[in-house]
Amino acid sequence: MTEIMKYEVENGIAIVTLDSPPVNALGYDVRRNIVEGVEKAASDAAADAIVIICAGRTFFAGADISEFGKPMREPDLRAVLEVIENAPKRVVAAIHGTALGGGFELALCCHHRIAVPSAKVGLPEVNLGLLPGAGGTQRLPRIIGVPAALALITSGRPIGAMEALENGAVDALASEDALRADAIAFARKLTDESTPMARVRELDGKLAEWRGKPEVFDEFRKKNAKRFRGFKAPENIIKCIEAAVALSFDEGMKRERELFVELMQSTQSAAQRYVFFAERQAAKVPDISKETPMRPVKKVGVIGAGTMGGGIAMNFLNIGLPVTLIDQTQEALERGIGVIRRNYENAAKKGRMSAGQVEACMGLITLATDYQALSDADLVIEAVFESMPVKKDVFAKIDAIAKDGAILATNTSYLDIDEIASATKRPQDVIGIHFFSPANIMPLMEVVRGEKTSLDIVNTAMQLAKKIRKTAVHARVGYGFIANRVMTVRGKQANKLALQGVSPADIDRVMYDYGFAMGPFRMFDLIGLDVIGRDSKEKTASGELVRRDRLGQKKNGGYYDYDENRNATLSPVALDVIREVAAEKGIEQVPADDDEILARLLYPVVNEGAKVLEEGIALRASDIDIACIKGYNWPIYRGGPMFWADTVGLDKIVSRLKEFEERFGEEFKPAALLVEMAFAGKRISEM
Ligand code: 3H9
Repeated sequence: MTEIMKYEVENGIAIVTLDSPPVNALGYDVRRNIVEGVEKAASDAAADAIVIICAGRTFFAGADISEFGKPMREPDLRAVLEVIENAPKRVVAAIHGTALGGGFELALCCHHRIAVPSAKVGLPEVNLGLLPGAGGTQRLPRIIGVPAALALITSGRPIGAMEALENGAVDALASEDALRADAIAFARKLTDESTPMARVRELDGKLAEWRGKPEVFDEFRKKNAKRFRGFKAPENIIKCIEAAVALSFDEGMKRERELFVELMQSTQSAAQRYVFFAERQAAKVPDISKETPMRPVKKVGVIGAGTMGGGIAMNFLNIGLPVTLIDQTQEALERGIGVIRRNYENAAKKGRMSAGQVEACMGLITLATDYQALSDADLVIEAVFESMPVKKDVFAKIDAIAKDGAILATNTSYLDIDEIASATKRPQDVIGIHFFSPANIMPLMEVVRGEKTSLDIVNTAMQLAKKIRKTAVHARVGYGFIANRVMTVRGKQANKLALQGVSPADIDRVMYDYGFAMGPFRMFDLIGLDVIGRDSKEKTASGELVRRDRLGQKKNGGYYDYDENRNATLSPVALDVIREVAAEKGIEQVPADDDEILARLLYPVVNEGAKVLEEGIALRASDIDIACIKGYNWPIYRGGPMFWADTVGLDKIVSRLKEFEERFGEEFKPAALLVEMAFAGKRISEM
């Protein structure tokens, strides 16, 4: 085992180097070794000052998240930081990579900070449902002021070294490849010039100006209410910064501790910490290793210039890959490219892109009606009408022209990829690459492996997702794969409840209050009722609304009427239609309270998730959670359906499903796996 800490003295400066791959998280051993290094330097007559630096790819990336929820072994991080701050000799933090969370808090306890230009610093604890619990909420506002600290800590956004230099969070920049030498020289100079040792805790100027001005906090809360809805951490962070302004440093630290512990013990933070690891797990496919080959992807073809095809194309244009867009007619292509341009121009209006970047992306598109234009594509993604005969026809055509080794992908949402692959002579090259609407925005990409899909293609698709900044989740073939499969049952139950007389507005409200951005009926309207009901053979309310030319938000409203600001009011026409369909089908009217609405909509999702696991469609339960969070905006602080099910209690879910089975039939029958796990008192999210 390599030593975690190396102690050296050079030019009268002690260098304490910590080396704990992969990210120097501040776990027990690292904490212990920091104290050992600093104490050794403090009593070393040969050392005038101390540099703390990390080996490997980054400065400390924060507290060790895997230790959370377990008993803390001494010294805890706060004790370590006290040793640093109270050291009798100046301590310089030498930062490269990312100084995050506890890592940045440690740097803020050092008396001076030097960073390479590529370094980033930040307090991302909010993303774990936490707040910086080692003085970050008290020290950062003392350096960068209240408004900036509010913005940075509640967003978790890291800032680059240049910005940190400007706002005072770091004191000096080092050369990119000479951090160690520059940090030693910096410490030497400060010592030789007898520069006072700066203790951030003693600063007050940036706080004093906000004393007696509580409006800064109220306005911040109001401005961000939508973004913070449902989350506990941002409010606790604001309270900490209020305390920093109102109280002494020590009292502020005490307040920070209380508010930190409250979050640490919350289900929300447990959920968000679970999601942190789940997201990283999702990238791992058991039979793929570093040695698994990949295929090069330098040119992309997208078939279908509709909303989906256009969105898919944008993902590749955004990373500078040329895309050939195919559709049947020039008009369809012009329409498609028009939508892409509008999306980019909107992004430019919001300041997310420059005009030059818009043109650079647009310049990478080639339009064609002839499949021949795809002959040199490395990756072809089909995004045409969701119909097996149509898809098979398209794949036979691609097969005829695509070059050897090209990846032939379908964006089908529900169809059998093996059957699609059978239309080609190279089923090993066929894979599902499934995006979620709007494809340029939603972060999920399901990588659906067919019976014959070769491993290098699966590997390429998983890696490609990272490049286009999507989260890949591996799935096997099965109706709807993962996210659509489990979430479709929510939509189905929403429709059933509505036909039983529960107002769509109530159903949507319950889902909104649970934490979804919108309920199913608002979502149907957004996607388009014509798209939703396209494959339905039975008479549905959505289908009837389409017959009345109500297509949803895009045309005449759907379940809701929309004003020019997209404010929605439940439509009397929709209520009539629902009543009409229910009467025609002789559906009994059964009222349901909010609790039942929630259980009727979401317990079946959990149940379907258990079936997806049983059938081996998903590799692990946490992949289902990630798919729902990234593909359907399942509230992250609930941890996804499977984690949430564990917080509710599997026995409770199973018994409620049985009750529904008795009242409404077979479709609620709890999955064998769910029953088994409930009986054994196990957690399904750990499957
Ligand atoms: C905190 O500090 C609380 C304090 O305020 C108060 C305390 C009292 N712990 O992301 P990657 C693992 S809260 C444990 O793929 P990248 C990660 O799971 C913390 N493990 O690499 C993965 O493991 P595996 C605040 C961690 O290069 C491996 O390292 N800090 C931690 O794409 C590689 O990670 C944060 O929230 C950790 N802190 O990105 C920062 N961090 O290989 C969290 C990573 O087995 N970390 N791992 O799957 C990050 O944002 C990114 O990991 C980072 C590197 C940007 C650093």
